[in-house]
Amino acid sequence: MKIFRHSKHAVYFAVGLGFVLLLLTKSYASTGILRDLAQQSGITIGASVLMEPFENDAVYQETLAQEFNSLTPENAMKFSHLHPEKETYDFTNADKLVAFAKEHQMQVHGHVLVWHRNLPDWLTDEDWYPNTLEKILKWHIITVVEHYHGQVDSWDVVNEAIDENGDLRDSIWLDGLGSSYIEESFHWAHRADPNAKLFYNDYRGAGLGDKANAIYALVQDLVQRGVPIDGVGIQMHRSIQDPPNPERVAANISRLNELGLSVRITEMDIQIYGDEPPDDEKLQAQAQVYQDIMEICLAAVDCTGITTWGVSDQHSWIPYTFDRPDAPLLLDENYQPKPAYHALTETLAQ
Ligand code: 9MR
Repeated sequence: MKIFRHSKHAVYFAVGLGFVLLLLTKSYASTGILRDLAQQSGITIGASVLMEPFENDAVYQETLAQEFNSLTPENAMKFSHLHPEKETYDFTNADKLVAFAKEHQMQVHGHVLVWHRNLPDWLTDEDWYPNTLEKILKWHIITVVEHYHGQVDSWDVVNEAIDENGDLRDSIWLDGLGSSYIEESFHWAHRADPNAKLFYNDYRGAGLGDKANAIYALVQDLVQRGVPIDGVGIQMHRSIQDPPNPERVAANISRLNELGLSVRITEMDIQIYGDEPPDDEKLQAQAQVYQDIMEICLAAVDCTGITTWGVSDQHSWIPYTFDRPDAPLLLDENYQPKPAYHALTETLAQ
């Protein structure tokens, strides 16, 4: 049986069908509901962004702009990326992300000015006199924050300065400059862009444990001494086997808010381990953790929003870091919404 009278009709049909399929996959892969609902609730829903998929995968960019109203460069603003040689800065990649955010009306959370990791060899290979090291850090911060003056809404100024025992972490900065490097870093960043919101960011400090107490003591001291700090970033790299305790997280956010500090959930991912593909029960448990944290954030006096550490399960740092599969984010490897995504949209819609 001949369906098409002319071969050109078959071509029209094929092109039309292709177009309809494209529209269907597009709208299914990325609905934009999450971003709209977050916007209406006055919070940010963000994702960390990796350069490789950002530059090579059109769906990645599209999903990022449709589902999120904030982005955090996952690596592109780290010291070794921005300042690879002593006299050389390279803003190329980070500039692309900032321009993308502007084009799509997204906030930018800058990550990170001071960290003990991702330092370039030129910095770590030499023993610096303290005043030279101080100049290096000071001018790194001022150069980067001035470069993004008015374009980066908030910064992780100091990241992970407290170790597992609640002590100040051994690092090139603590060893060379003493504990004052923390407050000085906030002063330098504030000087370079007085309107940018400045955060202390750390992991394993969500509830009321020893580390959370050490973070609280550190930022309380900064606030009391007039250091220009605006908030605390709670990373939230957790798992369904070891979820954060909602009451303790709420209590911790509340005491930080009482100091006059904002809180943002900066790097959320909830590991479910192993199984490929993960079963429904695990996906539901994961959804519950995301929902709990969203409910806490919405109920808090000042929780600015949640950023997931990656756009989709295809891009999470966990599988390649721990060399095993996992699915810790809101969208699956094909950018399809998971139960965690729906849990967030339902919570926001209420
Ligand atoms: O996800 C990031 C990964 O791609 C990098 O290789 C790694 C080292 O720079 O950093 C990861 O992100 C970390 C973030 O910068 C700070 N908090 C912990 C994150 C996960 O390790």
